Amino acid sequence: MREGVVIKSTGSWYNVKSGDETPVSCKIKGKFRLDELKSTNPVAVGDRVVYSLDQTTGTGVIEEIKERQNYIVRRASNLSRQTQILAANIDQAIIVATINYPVTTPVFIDRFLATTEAYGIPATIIFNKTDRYDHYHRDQLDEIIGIYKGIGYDVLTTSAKHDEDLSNIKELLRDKVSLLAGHSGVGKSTLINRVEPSLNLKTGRISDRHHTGRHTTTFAEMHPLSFGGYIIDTPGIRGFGLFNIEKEELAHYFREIFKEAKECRYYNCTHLHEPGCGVKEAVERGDIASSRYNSYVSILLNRDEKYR
Ligand SMILES: Nc1nc2c(ncn2[C@@H]2O[C@H](COP(=O)(O)OP(=O)(O)O)[C@@H](O)[C@H]2O)c(=O)[nH]1
Ligand SMILES: [Mg+2]
Ligand SMILES: [Zn+2]
Repeated sequence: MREGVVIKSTGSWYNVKSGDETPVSCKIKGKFRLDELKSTNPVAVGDRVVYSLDQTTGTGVIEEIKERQNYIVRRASNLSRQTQILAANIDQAIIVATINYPVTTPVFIDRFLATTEAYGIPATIIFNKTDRYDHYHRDQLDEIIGIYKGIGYDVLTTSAKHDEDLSNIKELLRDKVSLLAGHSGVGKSTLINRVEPSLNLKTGRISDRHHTGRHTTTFAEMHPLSFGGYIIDTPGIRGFGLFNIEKEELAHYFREIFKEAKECRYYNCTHLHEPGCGVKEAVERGDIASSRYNSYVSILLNRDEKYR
């Protein structure tokens, strides 16, 4: 028996990597399929597994999945109630965002942050394409950075295409399993290629939309980094996280809202229209950014569908 980590899945075959060895293609034992009926994939990228190797074919059979430290799920498809495990055993989640080209809305960022908060996974925001921002975009960027740093999130800015020095991003990634998310076109693949040129990922042409049609399932892929760690490139995060979180819980995952909620008159305050609401008072005082409050409300009322 050998141990390794699943770095790629195609649905029925899994690439398992042990140490510095070339990944081995593995199938799974039938029984895992029954174990987790609610998820469409019993084994996910990032899973640590025990497998047996068939010396003649060079392929393996996954016999056991080690207990997961955490995992992120999403809806298997837009119409489905089934979940897909996107990735397991993640050390941190990074959202690549852009002020423009394309626009990343605050609610998209906030949904991501609430999700990582719910899973207890540290999150960082990287704003990319700074080379394309005019004065107006830069002012916007400064304001947004102020908001997120104020809540306690790390924020980095970069131009994946033009920056000579990406050492701060390498430092962020070093020796960690990092999940990278963000809208199609924000520069995720470009950024990965810059820190690890040998990966040579396709950039630009391919839109996530073509990959996440109604009935197709796409899988995350985990790329080993030569300087230590792994990066998980997610094929679009529509329907990502949160959908199975109770409404009453949502405020827990907005750090600053959770803090101010202690001042609310009613213990079960939804912070929408109740009198004596500490959260709304904090928004009025400017202690909670109105963009953050608006994201909370639109996620709570399910109005953010189109931003996912
Ligand atoms: N101007 C500019 N273009 C960038 C930057 N990063 C990526 N791009 C371009 O944005 C497009 C989408 O990048 P890609 O890496 O494929 O985005 P992904 O969909 O998030 O993986 C490509 O044409 C890239 O060349 C950047 O920092 N500045
Ligand atoms: Mg890409
Ligand atoms: Zn309240």
